[in-house]
Amino acid sequence: IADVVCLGESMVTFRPAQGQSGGLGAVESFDRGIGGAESNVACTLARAGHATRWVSRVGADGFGGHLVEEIASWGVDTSAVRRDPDRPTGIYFRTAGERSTGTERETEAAAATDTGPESRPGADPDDTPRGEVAYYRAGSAASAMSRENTDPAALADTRVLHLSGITAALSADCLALLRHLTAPRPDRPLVSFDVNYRMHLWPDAGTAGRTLLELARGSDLVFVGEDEAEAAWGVTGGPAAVRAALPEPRRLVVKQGASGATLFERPESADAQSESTRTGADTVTHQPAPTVDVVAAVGAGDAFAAGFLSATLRDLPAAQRLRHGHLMAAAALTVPGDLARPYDRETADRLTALPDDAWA
Ligand code: KDG
Repeated sequence: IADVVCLGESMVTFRPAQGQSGGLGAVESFDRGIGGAESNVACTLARAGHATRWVSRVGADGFGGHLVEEIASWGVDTSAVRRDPDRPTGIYFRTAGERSTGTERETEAAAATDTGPESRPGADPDDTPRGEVAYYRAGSAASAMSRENTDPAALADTRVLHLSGITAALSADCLALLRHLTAPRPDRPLVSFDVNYRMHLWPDAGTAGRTLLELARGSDLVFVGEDEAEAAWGVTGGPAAVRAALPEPRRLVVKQGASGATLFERPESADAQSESTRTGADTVTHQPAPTVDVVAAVGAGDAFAAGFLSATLRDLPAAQRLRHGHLMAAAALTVPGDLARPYDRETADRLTALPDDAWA
């Protein structure tokens, strides 16, 4: 049995080669990498010593082969990934964006929630600290994932199933698959859901908000950025307001950028629908994020989820789970690509046990 199974689309990614700057129109050469929110979580967890499987579809092209090989090289089981002879592997291009210049807290806030420039209402993706993003993924192999072509055993044989809102936006079949996986069923693994609102993938904000809320409601553990909750659901007023809008999941992590993250956790026995739950049966834990010199925000939210899940699998206390999330995110924030080698377990345990004043 796996510790964590992650389902979702991964893409070959291109970011400006060293010395190249400006928008996509100005960049002449790119470095190749890999990306994909859910496989980022899988890779980080595998490196952190957990038995991890990635379930997806890629094209029968060179990019598909490269993705599978790279993700497997992190120690992830890729045996349930299918090659689609009729559809290509998705790719995307991303500029680095600005490094923090006096607005470090803002940059970090954008980074830690990792919602992408496209999720900031009114923001021009060409003019944010996150840089410019161009997806080439419509009609990709992964967008053809469905209940029919996805191995149910590969998704069931795990302690945790990690999903994200990106998949819901890829196609009607992908959405049906997520609806099925987040529906109540006997023997369901713990379903972890990162809202990951990517505005450009959705037909309109209303559809996105409704669908993401429905899927989050069906999940056991939800990750959402404070800014994301505002963009997707119009919720303002901080973590407690987000919890009030989303009381169903037993655990809810609200990521607050540079100021940290808050976990709401209901005891296992409490009934999600009961009035007592809605009026405060939660244990609430906040942990600040350590300050880091941000190189690139991409992948930080995925790393946070991986750190939190790793500590959850190890039954660590709430504050430690949040700190493990922050620590993995800090590693991802300080590299240009999606994925950073995570801290080894001993170092992570030592750092997350620091006294409050030394931690952040
Ligand atoms: O979380 C990082 C992702 O945004 C990136 O790797 C690409 O999965 C991706 C997406 O769909 O935005």
